[in-house]
Amino acid sequence: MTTATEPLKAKDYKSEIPPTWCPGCGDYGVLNAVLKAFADLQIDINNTVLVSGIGCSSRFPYFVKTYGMHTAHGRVLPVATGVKMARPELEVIAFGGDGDGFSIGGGHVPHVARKNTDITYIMMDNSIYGLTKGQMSPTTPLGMVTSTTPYGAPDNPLNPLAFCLTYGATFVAQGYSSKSKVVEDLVKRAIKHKGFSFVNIISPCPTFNKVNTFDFYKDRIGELPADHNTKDLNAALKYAFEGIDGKIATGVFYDVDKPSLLDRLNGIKDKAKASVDYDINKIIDDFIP
Ligand SMILES: Cc1ncc(C[n+]2csc(CCOP(=O)(O)OP(=O)(O)O)c2C)c(N)n1
Ligand code: SF4
Repeated sequence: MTTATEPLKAKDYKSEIPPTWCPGCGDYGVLNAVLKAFADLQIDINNTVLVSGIGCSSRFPYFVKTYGMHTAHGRVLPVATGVKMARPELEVIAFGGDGDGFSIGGGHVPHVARKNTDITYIMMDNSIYGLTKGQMSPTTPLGMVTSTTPYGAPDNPLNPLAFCLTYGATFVAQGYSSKSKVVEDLVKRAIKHKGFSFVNIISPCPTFNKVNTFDFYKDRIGELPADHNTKDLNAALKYAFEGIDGKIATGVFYDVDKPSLLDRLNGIKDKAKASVDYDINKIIDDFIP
């Protein structure tokens, strides 16, 4: 006799650890949207790994029932890449903040993007270091007063979308944590995409960022036009830099199919196996004096 298994609901993906974020943190909205996306896709709890760096947002894996790895600050992408390369059958999703991703971890992003590494990267962008109490981050707006820039941030902010687009990410999207349904759809599309998917989610930190608040974003969030061609890199870059009608654009900026890192590595493995000269012992002998 076979028993039909009930489809999992969003609450079934919640771990027994309650989120430790401050009341009102934007990251709650991201978590809810991700749980709903998982339920909609019926993500397999036993074959999914969430990997994070360090930061408030990087606590994400604790709150979800899948496997999780909380790694060193800024090292989410190399660890996620290692997991995927070792166990390609697993769904690997990386989480973290703008500081973790684009400051200490910034050197990893171009390489994961250009290799089209088969992982999804969801970044919670609050334009600040939340966990360490509000220092300037790479996405802090020019001139913003933070705990490390009492006279205003002296540097231009980095544009995470343009950065990923430039280096070859094949799926690039942006959401806003208050627009839960949009975030849920973006997360679903990002997970289904083969190759490197980057989703930047604007996620306010009400405790330490008193400028980029929910009120600030209320009339500043726009949507990409329905007829935006997601295969057009130049159009995607234009929207990443200019926004839409004076507002910050949200939606899917870019979505193209290209061979992923795993596709390329499998191709190389096949070639190596087919080569008449392929004899591992002979290769090892060459290195032994
Ligand atoms: C090697 C190292 N350097 C610095 C730190 C301190 N540190 C922990 S989290 C963090 C920044 C977190 O900011 P972000 O990634 O934006 O995440 P948020 O807390 O805002 O979600 C820093 C600098 C650390 N843990 N390890
Ligand atoms: S400090 Fe900011 S980012 Fe961290 S949990 Fe609190 S509100 Fe969220």
